Amino acid sequence: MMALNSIASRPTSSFLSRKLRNSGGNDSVLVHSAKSLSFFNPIPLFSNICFKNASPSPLLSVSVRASSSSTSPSATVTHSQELKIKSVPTQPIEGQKTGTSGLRKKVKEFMRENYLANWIQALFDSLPPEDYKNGVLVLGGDGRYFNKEAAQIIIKIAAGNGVGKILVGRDGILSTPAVSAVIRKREANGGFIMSASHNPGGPEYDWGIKFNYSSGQPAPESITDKIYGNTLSISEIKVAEIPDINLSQIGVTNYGPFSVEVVDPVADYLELLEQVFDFSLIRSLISRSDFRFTFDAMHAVTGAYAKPIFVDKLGASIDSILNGVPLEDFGHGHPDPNLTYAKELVDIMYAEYGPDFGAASDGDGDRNMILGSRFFVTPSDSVAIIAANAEKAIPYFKTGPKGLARSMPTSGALDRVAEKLNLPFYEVPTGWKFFGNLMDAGKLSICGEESFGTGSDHIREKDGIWAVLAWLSIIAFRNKDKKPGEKLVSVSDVVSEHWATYGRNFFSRYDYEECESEGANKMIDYLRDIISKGKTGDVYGGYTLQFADDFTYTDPVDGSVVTKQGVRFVFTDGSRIIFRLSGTGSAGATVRIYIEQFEPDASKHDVDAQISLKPLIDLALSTSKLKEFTGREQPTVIT
Ligand code: VG1
Ligand code: CO
Repeated sequence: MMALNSIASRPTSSFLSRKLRNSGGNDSVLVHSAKSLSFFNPIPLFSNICFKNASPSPLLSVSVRASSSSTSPSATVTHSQELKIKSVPTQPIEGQKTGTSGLRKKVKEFMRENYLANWIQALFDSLPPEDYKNGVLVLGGDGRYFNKEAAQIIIKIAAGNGVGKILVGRDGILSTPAVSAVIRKREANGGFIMSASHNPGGPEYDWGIKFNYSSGQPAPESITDKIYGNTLSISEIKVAEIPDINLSQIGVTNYGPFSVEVVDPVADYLELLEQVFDFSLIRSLISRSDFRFTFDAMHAVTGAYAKPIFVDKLGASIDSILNGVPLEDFGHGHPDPNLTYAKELVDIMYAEYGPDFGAASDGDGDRNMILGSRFFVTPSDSVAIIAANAEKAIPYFKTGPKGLARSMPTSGALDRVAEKLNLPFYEVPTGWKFFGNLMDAGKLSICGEESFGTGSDHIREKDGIWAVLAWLSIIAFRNKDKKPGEKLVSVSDVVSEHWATYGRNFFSRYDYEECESEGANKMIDYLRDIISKGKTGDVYGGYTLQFADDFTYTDPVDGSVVTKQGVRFVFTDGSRIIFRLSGTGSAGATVRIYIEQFEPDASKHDVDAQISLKPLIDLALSTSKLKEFTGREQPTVIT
């Protein structure tokens, strides 16, 4: 585990670090009068049950002015009454420990009495008061089932704990990268993201909450460990007695010292992307009649961004956007942009005369999948190719990237680019939170994970639309002098050329979703036992072991250490097999096996990855005794 650093003593992880607002103090009244434990039972209607005693405030003044970020008028509504704060007794709830990215559970669990409220209060209990009192927090999510009710709960507890202002995306919508962008632009103290990301949504499925701090980065384990500790001892929740806020209208609502501003979910984020990329270059590609573009928003949050960005700004046709309306259950889909769950897009891209470029994003808009005509770009190759081409094609990187990084299981394709460009390079554990310190320290510009996550230091989250725009920039740059009718440089041409220059790292991931936890844990224990006895020179099938370990990471910026981040076998030819348990599932255990082999010989680059990796895949299955431990014959998803 990472050392439990004092939050206040770590400048790069300090939630504080930004200036405090409204520093005149909070004259809220704490009223210890709650009688019921069911204050936060949000079913059937949170506000009816919870706030029947909270009479709507008298309206003092209303002003309407033109909004800079939306076509709808923006209103300011001020209520005069002082903010009454109620203390609601509660009891600890087991199991509120965050995983790779926030707390994820079945939504039914989150809808249990005080479940979400406890976690939010535990979060405030974990932060130094100066990090949020009278400060600004951002709130948004991917539009999934329960987000609207959850937003009201979070707003009331934030107000109850003395937060000065909440900036919330209209209708509670903000993608994960947009939350990061808004935190940074508005110099907020932090923000909440209501999403279980790529996990499915709806009454039977998942809900989740993530907390990012003032640089826009996911909270480090020093904070999430504290939150978990506090969920085990919590006894009261502080709630402001205010009515539900209307989140459908851009504008500001004031309650005494507390205010909520509903903001356009797209404006700040789009403004940033326009600084990063050359939009006219991308527009010149998209508007060509010999280039066809398709984007699948998977009925998830990028549905709110696709039209304003791809259609209105970049000239794509409206019918190039698939599943472009965010839905609470993602249209019964699994909003995970991979070859299995984004099948509709994959079928279109693999059809005869399919489009030239296809992309998809996940539930909360931080993942991306890039496809060419009948061609899939692995995320590990994608980040390497973006890094190799960034300086020329993307204005933000015009002086070259500062450094490159990938998560441990991501293939070594990026390592080769770093070597060739002579750039600092870092290998971190799985999960975006490990990149932020490097970025804050000016050591890292472009990074990625094999799990369809790619991004840069323009924000502190992975960014699906950024990755699509990066790829469009590369393709546009390569084709900018092509006359109509001339053959264009395609996605697959760019990838093949990259392999010819750098060699190809064949890569595949096998996921075994929702296994019995017991068998999966035993399998990892068994593997840990093997590596404890393994030594250099041991022979595994046709491979010779260079080393085997359970990945440990020491953060070069703050010195914090994390252990047990994945069991890896690295062979003398550079091939690797890696085993991890997922930290984002909501039921059972998901086993992930990552397989990689480097091939310098260009004549062998066109072989299907599943064929070229077959011996290593068989070795991974036999070494781990996966079938024996989990009873699984086949993976659920192959990437
Ligand atoms: C998975 C991915 C990891 C990613 C995480 C969050 O975690 O492997 O690379 O950072 O999801 O992505 P795990 O622990 O299940 O392997 V997202 O888009 O779900 O916030
Ligand atoms: Co996501």
